[in-house]
Amino acid sequence: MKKYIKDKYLKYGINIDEVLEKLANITISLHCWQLDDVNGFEDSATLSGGIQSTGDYPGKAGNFKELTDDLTIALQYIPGKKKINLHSIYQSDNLVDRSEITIEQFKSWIKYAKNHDLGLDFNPTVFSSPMLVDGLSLSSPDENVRNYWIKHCINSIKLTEEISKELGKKSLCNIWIPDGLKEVPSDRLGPRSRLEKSLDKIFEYKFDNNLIDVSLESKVFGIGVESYTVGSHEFYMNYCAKKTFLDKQQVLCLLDTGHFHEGENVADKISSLLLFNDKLAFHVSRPVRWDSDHVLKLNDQLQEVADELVKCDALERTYIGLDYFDGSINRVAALIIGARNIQKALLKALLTPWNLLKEAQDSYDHTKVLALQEEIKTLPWTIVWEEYCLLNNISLDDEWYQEVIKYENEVLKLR
Ligand code: RNT
Ligand code: ZN
Repeated sequence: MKKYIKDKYLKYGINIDEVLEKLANITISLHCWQLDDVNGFEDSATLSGGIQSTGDYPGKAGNFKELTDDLTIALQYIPGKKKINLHSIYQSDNLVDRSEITIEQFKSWIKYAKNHDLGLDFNPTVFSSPMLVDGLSLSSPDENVRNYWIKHCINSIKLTEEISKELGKKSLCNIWIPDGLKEVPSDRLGPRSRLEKSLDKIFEYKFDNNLIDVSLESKVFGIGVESYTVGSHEFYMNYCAKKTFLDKQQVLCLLDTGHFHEGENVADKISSLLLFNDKLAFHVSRPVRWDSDHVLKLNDQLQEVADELVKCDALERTYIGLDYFDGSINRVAALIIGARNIQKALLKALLTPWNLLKEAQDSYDHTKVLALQEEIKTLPWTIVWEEYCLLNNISLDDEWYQEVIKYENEVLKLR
């Protein structure tokens, strides 16, 4: 790296070598479901639960082989430490009903992860199922329905522990349920109280915190469930606090950046949560008017989330996973673009002199804050990004695209 660039950052007290090392140590969990529009490998796959992938771009992965082939291509163009985020609908071996899953159904994934030196995260799939009755699962008035999903969630947690043991890497098991109502409810308390009891049953299983973390993902609304979401942000924030502090069983809040009202600033929530929780989890997504799960762009919203994680010194206690699904463009490219963008946002955050900015704020020098914030924007971070890609043997921004299009022409279009 040119001395001139290093010196430019040193002037602000930032050592580029240290930054590059830090960046290389941040793990990003890549969601397998971008590659097949959240279809999964079960026979009768129809996406439900108020989420939608739109578009019919050719080449969607249709089975384990195709999906991992695509993943292998994407991995080549994403620098840094990576994990793969799985859903239970992606069973690779000896398919069973979801409520019965064990590590046996994910043997090929484990082999793949070992071969590529990847960690794995896991999610029970509490949607796209006839057992989601009238849009309800863990909060259903029907005990059989609740029990089915309780069993599925417990088995998912157990299997995440097994995965972590196999790989020697800590895994996250995240639970998201779509439960909610289209119209204003006659009863808001009942479903929430049933969800609380179902979660309590799930957590009767005392998972090993050395092996895994478990998180609960909140939401504001989904398609067809516009008026009420049982697992709201307030519900889970309080539930996680209850489990963690009263019951001494740590359960994490997961913030999906698409799961809040348009005017809400997700980045602003991070510091409050960090003060009262040891760890946090994220699904980084890009909502356009609703939780539309667009591919991540390097926009202000993403930057502010990355900035908060860095300035709160929270990288070591945060799980970062991607969560978007776009079927209207090359799906492999979509995975690469989003993953590179979160890394660019983190790099820019690491290249910002937060100490100087904090000092200025605390000495009431708000003019300096503004001047410095704007000055930083024109520092040559793109040169540092190039250096990072070169150091990691990863194609530069203007190189990978042609390769992916070649793969599209030679492989994806023939499917
Ligand atoms: C849905 C949630 C959830 C899913 C994935 C597939 O709104 O964001 O995380 O997107 O689990
Ligand atoms: Zn999510």
